[in-house]
Amino acid sequence: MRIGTTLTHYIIRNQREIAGASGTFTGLLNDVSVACKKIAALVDKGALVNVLGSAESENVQGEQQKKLDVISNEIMIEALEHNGHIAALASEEMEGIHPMTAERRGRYLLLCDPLDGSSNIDVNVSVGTIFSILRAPDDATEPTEADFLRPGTEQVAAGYCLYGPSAMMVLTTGEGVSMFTLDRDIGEFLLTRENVTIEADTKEFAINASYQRHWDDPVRRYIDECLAGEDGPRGKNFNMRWVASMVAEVHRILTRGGIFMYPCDRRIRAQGKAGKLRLMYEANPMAMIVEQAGGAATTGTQRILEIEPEELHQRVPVILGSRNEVERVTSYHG
Ligand code: AHM
Ligand code: MG
Repeated sequence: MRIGTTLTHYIIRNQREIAGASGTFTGLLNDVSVACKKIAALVDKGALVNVLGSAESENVQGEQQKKLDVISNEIMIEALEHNGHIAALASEEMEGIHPMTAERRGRYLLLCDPLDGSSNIDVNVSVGTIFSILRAPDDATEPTEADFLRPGTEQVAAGYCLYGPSAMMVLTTGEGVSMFTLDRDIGEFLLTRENVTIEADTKEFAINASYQRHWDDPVRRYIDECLAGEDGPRGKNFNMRWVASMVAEVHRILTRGGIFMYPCDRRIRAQGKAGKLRLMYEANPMAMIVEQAGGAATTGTQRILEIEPEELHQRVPVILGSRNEVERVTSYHG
């Protein structure tokens, strides 16, 4: 499609090609983009509108919520609640699902992390919104949590909006990955890149190295080999990045390749968890985007998109990015 096409036009054009499309999906993506534009505007104004800092509350996972976490969650609900495109919403910031009323029940389920990387808000570093779309069950009843517990392979679409120097929407509906940049003058996301592909090889890794002493052997081996540089077994020098915003990390990988790892480690296991990142709001949508761009995403032992979810807020180890590197780390897990 032509560079500069609006996101709305792009979705309408895509939908026309699907027999029986009713416009609901177009409407849903439009709702999400409206929410993202509102969040982008608040992130942009920051301290000027008193949205930085802590909300003095904790989310369901016992994590301190930022004001913008809470506000972004409200913006998502508000954008989606009235238009009849979804049957229910689930969010990293809410314990249970948020079902729509019977009159407003649509054909899709939406899962989101309204503001990922929120520890970066106060220091003015990139954050983002991540979303995943599933089909709602066909019957007319109110969806339950169990309806959301579907493997990532069943996602109809996934995307994120990165709030960086530019605000960018990155989207897949299962036919490749497209990027849109927010033109703030006209308030529209405009297509700036299509058919995004991730190089199979890379010389750049991203991991929080402060947890090194807790790592399992396969992760330790992989990073040691990268750090050994051109004199080591890899025969090349590696660069390292860690933004602590998964959205920014994935965006960098879609732009210039790389591998991102948030593995499980002894510290996380001691907390009774299987990983830090959430399967339904972070790992699945990002895995779909990365795979659609030709990359790979595993837990070290399993393809992320094939995990059968057991609970809404389930956590998983995440290794994603350039295919050959992800396959290498995965093979080290033997
Ligand atoms: P959040 O959803 O609470 O913001 O946590 C997810 C973020 C990811 O964006 C990022 O990769 C990770 O947490 C950073 O964690 P750490 O601070 O341990 O490096
Ligand atoms: Mg998050």
